[in-house]
Amino acid sequence: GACQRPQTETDAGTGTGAATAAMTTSVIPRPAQVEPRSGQFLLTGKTPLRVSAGDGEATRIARDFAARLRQARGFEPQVGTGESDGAVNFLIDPKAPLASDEAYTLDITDRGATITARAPVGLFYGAVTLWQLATADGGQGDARIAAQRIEDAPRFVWRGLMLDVARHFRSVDEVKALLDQMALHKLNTFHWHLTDDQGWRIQIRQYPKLTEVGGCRIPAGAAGRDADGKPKPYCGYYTQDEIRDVVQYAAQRFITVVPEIDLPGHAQAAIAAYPQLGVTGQAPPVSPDWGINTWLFNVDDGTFTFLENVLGEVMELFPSRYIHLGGDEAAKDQWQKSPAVQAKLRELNLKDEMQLQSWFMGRLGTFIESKGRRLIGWDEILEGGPPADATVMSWRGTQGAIDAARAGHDVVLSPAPDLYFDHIQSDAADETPGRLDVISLKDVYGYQVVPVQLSAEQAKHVLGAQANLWTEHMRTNDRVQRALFPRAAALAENTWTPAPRHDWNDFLQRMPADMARYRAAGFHAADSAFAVRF
Ligand code: TNX
Repeated sequence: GACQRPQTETDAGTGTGAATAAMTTSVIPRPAQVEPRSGQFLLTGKTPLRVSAGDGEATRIARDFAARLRQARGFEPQVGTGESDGAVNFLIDPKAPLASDEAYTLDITDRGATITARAPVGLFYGAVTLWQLATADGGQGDARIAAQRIEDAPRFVWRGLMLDVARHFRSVDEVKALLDQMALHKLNTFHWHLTDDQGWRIQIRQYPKLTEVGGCRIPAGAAGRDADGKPKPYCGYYTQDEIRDVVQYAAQRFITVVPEIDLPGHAQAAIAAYPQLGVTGQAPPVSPDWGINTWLFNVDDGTFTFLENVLGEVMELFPSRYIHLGGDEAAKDQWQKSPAVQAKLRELNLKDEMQLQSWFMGRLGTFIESKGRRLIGWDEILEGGPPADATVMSWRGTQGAIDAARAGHDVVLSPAPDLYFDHIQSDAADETPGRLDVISLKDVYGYQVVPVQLSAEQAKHVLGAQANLWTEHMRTNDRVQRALFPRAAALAENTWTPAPRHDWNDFLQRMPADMARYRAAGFHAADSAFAVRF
């Protein structure tokens, strides 16, 4: 239909009786299976939240659920261990017959509700589902929830968002607010793009200049001058304590933070701080503007020592299985012009600079693997032969994903422009600035994650999908939030819900409640997402 807009909060009520049974379950992402039942469960401040004695994780999850209820509806049920009628039971049962740790069942009758999972993460997702059901009407006070049985499990293991904090920096609190919204949509991977030409944003104890020098730039043009014409630096970085804080905050919400240290290109801020890391020995400024820059890391032992030391500190801070080493847009001019690099190329018996980049990534990949981690990189790592166990993040369309999966590599789909949230989402006059080509809510919802060219066997290499937010155009947190949401809700449903259960019109019916939840949380989702003809 034309021009669907979200209903107002009062229109989105769950209603009662027959109306309730007919209504869609107001949960995003849509659960894998929902079986309606007759009756309603009344959730109030007197409803006991029951956990097994001594189950610390279940207690934490139940308390979190209670706090979210207080924030949304103004009442906070108590967590306890006693047997009682009318309770919400939070059960972790390692022997429960469920598809994965992230799976759960949620059984709601008129006499209570029970969430069952075999691991804490599944219990958390069940609690999120129940919280969404309890907040679907946008109202305050006691919540009426239709009786039903939900059996739920994700379609993909990688349900990600990437945030570029190099071009524009975001505070710890802003990142946490984003992580919170991710968790409420069962997104589980936060890819943190921490370094680029325009800024190095993570403290490294052994190399303080990375943030002292590399953490500041003088922006090109008027933005880089104050009223008297004096240079006005743009700065920002996270201390290691702040990084640990964010990683822990994410872990409590079952989100893995995958750090990215971009190499061998997008390295200008690092080379500005330590010119000896570069090919020429010269010191560039931290890049004052956007685009592809030519500064590359050198390929000598000194640079590898530096990079391994940096990655050592990074791996101490981030417990993630994957470490992202970039690999994108490394224009090879400096390597081509350097006699020392050319000598190295011959010494290694390599054909060209592509193979040299492959060797470069492979050497660092081996280092990462020696610490029990896995390398992931942008699809350029396929050029010149990817390191054997590398996982590929396909951004230049889907060909990279197809080639990688056929060669036996795991892949994550994050293609431009389909999942590039720096693109505008409507052509409305008040649309948040961004790159042209509208990537609408519906485009994201309908994005085909598994390339049709892959056989069933090859398709098993598809770990999932991720939306990327590059922030050249996203100067403020308001812009970041509006660019990400509600499109991230469509991504969540695309990557969590089994494909046969995808239903755009049904999703649209659930959006008003979702939009109301953002408003209630003080989070700025874009109304303009609905200002396009779908
Ligand atoms: C390409 S996508 C980049 C980024 C830019 C982006 C702008 C990728 C791996 N590299 O450095 O920010 O285009 O959309």
